Amino acid sequence: MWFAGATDPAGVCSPGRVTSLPVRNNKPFVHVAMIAIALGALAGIVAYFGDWLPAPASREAGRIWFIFWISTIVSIVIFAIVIAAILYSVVKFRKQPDDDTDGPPIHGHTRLEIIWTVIPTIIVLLLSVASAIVLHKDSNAGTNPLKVEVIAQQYAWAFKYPSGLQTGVLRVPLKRHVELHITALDVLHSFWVPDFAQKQDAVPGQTFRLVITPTRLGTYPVICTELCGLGHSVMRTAAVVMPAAEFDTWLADQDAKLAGPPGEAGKTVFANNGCAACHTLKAAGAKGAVGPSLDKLPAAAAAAGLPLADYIRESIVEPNKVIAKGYPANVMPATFGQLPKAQLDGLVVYLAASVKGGS
Ligand code: HEC
Ligand SMILES: [Cu+2]
Repeated sequence: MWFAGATDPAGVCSPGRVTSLPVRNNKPFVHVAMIAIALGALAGIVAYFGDWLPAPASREAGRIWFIFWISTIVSIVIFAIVIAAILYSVVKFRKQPDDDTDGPPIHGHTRLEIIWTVIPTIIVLLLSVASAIVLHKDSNAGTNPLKVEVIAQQYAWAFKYPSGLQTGVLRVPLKRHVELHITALDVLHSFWVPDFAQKQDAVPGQTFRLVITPTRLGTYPVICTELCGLGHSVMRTAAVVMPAAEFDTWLADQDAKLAGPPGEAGKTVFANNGCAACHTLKAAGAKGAVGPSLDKLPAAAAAAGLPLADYIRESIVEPNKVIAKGYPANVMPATFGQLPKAQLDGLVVYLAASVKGGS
């Protein structure tokens, strides 16, 4: 075996010449490979069993997961090789106590440089091509998507269906393309359902498209992921994936109710827009306590010197014009000003009738 500093025993080279590489067998590679496999396995276990992200609940999310896993696997392989080489070198080539010499001055290794340029180039190209294909597929809404308008406003989400129905909870049918048209009315917001994996900014004055094809029934959180003001952390609602037939029945039922007499329609509007979460209203069995009890509206209207119906309408469309005493401003969402006129009218009629002790 040839060692660093060994002279050439057969005298082939000039005496005293130092051989180029310290060890001339495959042992270091075997050792590094063994450490790398151990590290890779460890990182793989952590990556696979760690509860990092919710399992995909849409076709689009499934494709994004595919890219996510490719990148993770590539990262684990690189991590394992680099750390294995470092660990091996730290132990094997540790400086001896009395060794004050410098390492051999090596520079330039064309083959190595080609390898470390070509391999990353191939990895990056593969990742970008795969990502481009996924992006393209994920923006395909097919021929008959359900179109839903998504309206973001401090600090609430509103969803509008083609019939004009507006709700505070996003309901979508299983396995049908849903094309969201996302916009904002005040500042930047961002629409995010972790289980659907995609995020889309909501920008005032612009409308962005996002396609979701749900593959799993359930209720998932809708989160604003763009810091949009004091109430940002509470700007949440739910996305409900329903069986397609059940969804159709629900939509038809809502539309029928909205087409009914204003009082009946208003009841549906009240239920659909999350008012009960913040307000008490006996007629609706609502027990929310974030905002004032709506059963006391006649007194509030009298205090404001407005007819009841006008006061109710103003409170809903411009919630910050008159702030109910003892309650915070900017908590009642302003999104209800976006309600189609018929739904707003119905809501006002319903509330006025309910609190007068009428219906
Ligand atoms: C996130 C909680 C929240 C939701 C959801 C909400 N409100 Fe409010 N609402 C408030 C708060 C807080 C106030 C008091 C501050 C103010 O006057 O703006 C208020 C005030 C009001 C008032 C005026 C009450 C008074 O006594 O002056 C009316 C009317 C009202 N809300 C109706 C509604 C209706 C209808 C809905 C559903 C479409 C709704 N609110 C949804 C929080 C909420
Ligand atoms: Cu927001």
